[in-house]
This record gives sequence, structure tokens and C-alpha cells, in this order.
Amino acid sequence: MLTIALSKGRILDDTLPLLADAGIVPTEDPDKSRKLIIPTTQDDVRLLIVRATDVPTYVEHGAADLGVAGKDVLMEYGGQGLYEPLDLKIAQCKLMTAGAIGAPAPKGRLRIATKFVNVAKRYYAEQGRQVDIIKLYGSMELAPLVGLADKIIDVVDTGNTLRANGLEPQDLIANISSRLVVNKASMKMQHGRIQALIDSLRRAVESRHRG
Ligand code: PRT
Ligand code: MG
Repeated sequence: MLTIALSKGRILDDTLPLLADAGIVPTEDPDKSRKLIIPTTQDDVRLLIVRATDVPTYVEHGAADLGVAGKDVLMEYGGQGLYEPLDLKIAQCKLMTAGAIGAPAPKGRLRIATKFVNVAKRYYAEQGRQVDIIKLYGSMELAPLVGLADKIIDVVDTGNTLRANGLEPQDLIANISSRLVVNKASMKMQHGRIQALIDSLRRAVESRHRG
């Protein structure tokens, strides 16, 4: 059995067409189903529906052989526990700092609200800046508006969410897309099958990005 971990929403929506090109189609609509294990038209391939931030955990521990996760999630997860053989070029966005439009520089230490705590620590350490990092789980845009933080670090696509809250994107930390990740032991034990799937997905990605 090959088990592939995916999260609902944009990653699922953008991964299903790539999997279909590789001959893998869920036997029920994962968006409508309440099931968390979804069989596919290939008897020995199944999908696991997990939270986006949990995908690396399932794959590193071998509960899933493969997964699809945003580079932002992988940067925050860190470590060397996963192979990352393919950029699927889906769910593209930017990881950025953002702050209130026209806000003066803070007097004391900069306070950064984010769910990307590890990314934030690394980013400011590289700049030699001392900052206070405040961990949030969502609605980061609120933090500068109510004085919880000076800036946020979050993923930005259109920037509409920032603008709607009087914030502006500031510094680019990384360009983000979703990556195929593979469990290291699975890659050894099922090398032929997994490599064939990687090759099919690579062809599917390339055919979509050919001029
Ligand atoms: O939603 P949940 O808490 O379960 O987890 P999640 O937010 O990590 O998952 P999901 O499905 O929302 O995002 C999965 C992945 O999609 C992320 O890890 C990113 O790699 C990628 N991605 C691409 C995005 C966006 N675009 C994006 N726009 N993830 C989040 N957003 C947010 C953004 O932060 C803002 O709040 O969507 C909102 C709209 O963005 P704007 O800039 O277009 O207004
Ligand atoms: Mg979300």
C-alpha cells in the first residue's frame, strides 16, 4: 500500500489533477466525504486527509509514504527527516513580513506575531536583530492592529487580506510553492514504485508549465 498525506483546501484542489495525470483518482470526493482515509482507483494507493501543518509529521514517521506540503510548512517543520524530490508548483504564494501602513519604527525590541516561530527566529538571527516572537495560530493580521505586535510574518498571495486590515507587505522571506515529500525508509523499500510516481508527477507538472 502507498499512502499519500494531503490537506483539504488549495493543496488538495491543486494536487488531485496532478495525481489524476499519474492515474490516481479518489473513489469518493475528499472535499465532500467525512472519511479521513480515501481509497483511490488504484487498489494499493490511498489518501490520508490531515491538517496542512501535520503533513510532514505523518510522512517523517512513516504513517504516510508521501505527502504534499507548502514550503512554508516545511521551513517551519525543519530537520532532515524527509526527502523533498519535487516542486509541484501549486499553491504558490510568498512568505513575508507585514506591518501597519506608515507605522513608525518601534522604540524597543521589535515584536513579531506569527505561526512561523522557527522561520522568524532564523530570519532575524541572520540579520543579527533581537526580536520578541509571539506565537499565534491564526488571524495574524489582527496583532498589529491591537498592539500585540509590531509586525507579522505570514504567507501572502494577492495581499487582499493584508490591505483589508490596513497592513502592507514588507520584506520577502521566501517564495513558496507546495512540494512532494517522501518518507526516507519508504523511498528505500519501495523505490521503484515511488520513483515511478515521482516521474509521472514531474511530467504532469512540466506539461502544465510548458510555454
Ligand atoms: O487552514 P489551516 O489552518 O488548516 O492550515 P493552513 O492555513 O496551513 O492550510 P491552507 O490550506 O490554508 O494552506 C495550505 C498551504 O497553501 C500553505 O501552507 C501555503 O503554502 C499555501 N498558500 C498559498 C496559502 C496561500 N496561498 C494563502 N493565501 N496559504 C494561506 N494563504 C492565506 C493568507 O495567509 C491569507 O490569510 O490565505 C489568505 C488570503 O491571502 P491573500 O494574500 O490572497 O489575501
Ligand atoms: Mg488556512
